[in-house]
Amino acid sequence: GSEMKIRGQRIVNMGVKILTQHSGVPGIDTFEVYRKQGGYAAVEKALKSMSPEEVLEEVKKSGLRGRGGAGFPTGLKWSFLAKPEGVPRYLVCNADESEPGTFKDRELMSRNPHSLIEGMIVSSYALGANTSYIYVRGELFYVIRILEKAIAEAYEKGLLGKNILGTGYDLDLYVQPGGGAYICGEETALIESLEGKRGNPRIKPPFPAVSGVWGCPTVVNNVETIAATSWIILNGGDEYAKIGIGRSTGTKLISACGNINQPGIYEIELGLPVEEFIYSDEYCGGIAGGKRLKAVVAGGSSVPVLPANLILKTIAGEPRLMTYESLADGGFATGTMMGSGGFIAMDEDACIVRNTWNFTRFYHHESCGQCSPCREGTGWMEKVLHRIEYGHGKMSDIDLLVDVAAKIEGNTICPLGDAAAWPVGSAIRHFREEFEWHVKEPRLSQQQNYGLAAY
Ligand code: L3W
Ligand code: SF4
Repeated sequence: GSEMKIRGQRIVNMGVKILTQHSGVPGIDTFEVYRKQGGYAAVEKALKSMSPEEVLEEVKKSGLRGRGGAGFPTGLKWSFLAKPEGVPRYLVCNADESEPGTFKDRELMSRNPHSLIEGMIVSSYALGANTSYIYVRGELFYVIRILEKAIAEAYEKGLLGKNILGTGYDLDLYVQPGGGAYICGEETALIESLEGKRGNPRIKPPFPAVSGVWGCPTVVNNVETIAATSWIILNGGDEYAKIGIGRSTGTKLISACGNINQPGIYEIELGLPVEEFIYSDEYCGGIAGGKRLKAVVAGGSSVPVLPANLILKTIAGEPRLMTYESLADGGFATGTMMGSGGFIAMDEDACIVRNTWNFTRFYHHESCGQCSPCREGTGWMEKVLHRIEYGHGKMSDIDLLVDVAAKIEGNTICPLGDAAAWPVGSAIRHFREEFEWHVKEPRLSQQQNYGLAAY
């Protein structure tokens, strides 16, 4: 990434638009308008003038990292794809977006479906896949319809199917409606579900890169990751790597919600200071009602919650930046994670106990039940948080929660267990007095949240 954009403490946002470059263009969801705006040029370039290896090389150079949550380098993941003789390979787009606070992929797909299809073609070509899938969250009927219409147009115009643009490359692209559970977004559960089974995560290794859909080598990438590849092919990996800072290259879609003046989806250049993101009129526009910021969950619900002072500045006093590294600075003691880019801001009146209970209720409901620490632990945590929140908690409950969370973490098949443990552990780490206050002053905490009637 380019360090040149740092002026003093402030990193100037250059206003780079990659994923939202067509934002506001009327009719951009149609093939005709998308093509007129320069769409499918990356397919032409890749299929007509580049080898699959050259496409992979550009993606590697770009430094693009997985935008679904883990931030794993995309080029590296692609290079792990096994290529046994005579065995088909698959690309699967993970469009099962259901992380709380995360609502970027559905907007990208419904507003600009061809940008995902174009990315799917370029990426499938690089991987040598002739069949690819977009696994879409089942509840998003309207998105599924929009994608199917756009795919039909692409077939009609010779961009999908046999012998694409006369290059000899074949690709069939299918939309698969999801199974209706958050866990189906975990890559191995997604694969199970795609195969028609219950979406239970598989133990890794083997990674999907070796054994994925129908036991064949498979790459699973998030919508935003795949959509970014067209720009990278057209402009070159080096150009992409100039955007952002250090190992956090390019742009990221951030879905911002909670107690802010301007909730919405923003394409930010990685490296933007968190403070600027929250308070500048270009982005969140500050905290609603002129209140003070209390806490932020920066990456969907599956990452540690941070109090205002620690989300704005690292423990060393450096401004916290929207990068994978800066958000994680300090580890889990004083940092958090970029995750999916679901940015949830809470003002001074928000109740951390109630919010933590709400998150935990979600994970308990969504646990697939295969591992006891996750199945039982999420239920216990929900129960204990419920009694603290509703005024029946004991002081020892707080350490009990810490203990249960610690015993889930690292002891489960898939990351849902960790994702359930981290919000609880971090809420108590940073807001223990608030939990204690709920135990000591049940009537007052009830009054704050519901009025005394509910007590
Ligand atoms: C081959 C190796 N492949 C790793 C691949 C692996 C996977 C990717 C990252 O996501 C995140 C969590 C939350 N050979 C490999 C290899 N890979 N080593 O690289 O893997 P991993 O295990 O780090 O993470 P993950 O399971 O892909 C977990 C976030 O996801 N999350 C939920 C997000 C939900 C949404 C949504 O609803 N839109 O994003 C919850 O946990 O941040 O960090 O492909 O196969 N040696
Ligand atoms: Fe299922 Fe939870 Fe185990 Fe994941 S951690 S496999 S969701 S029980």
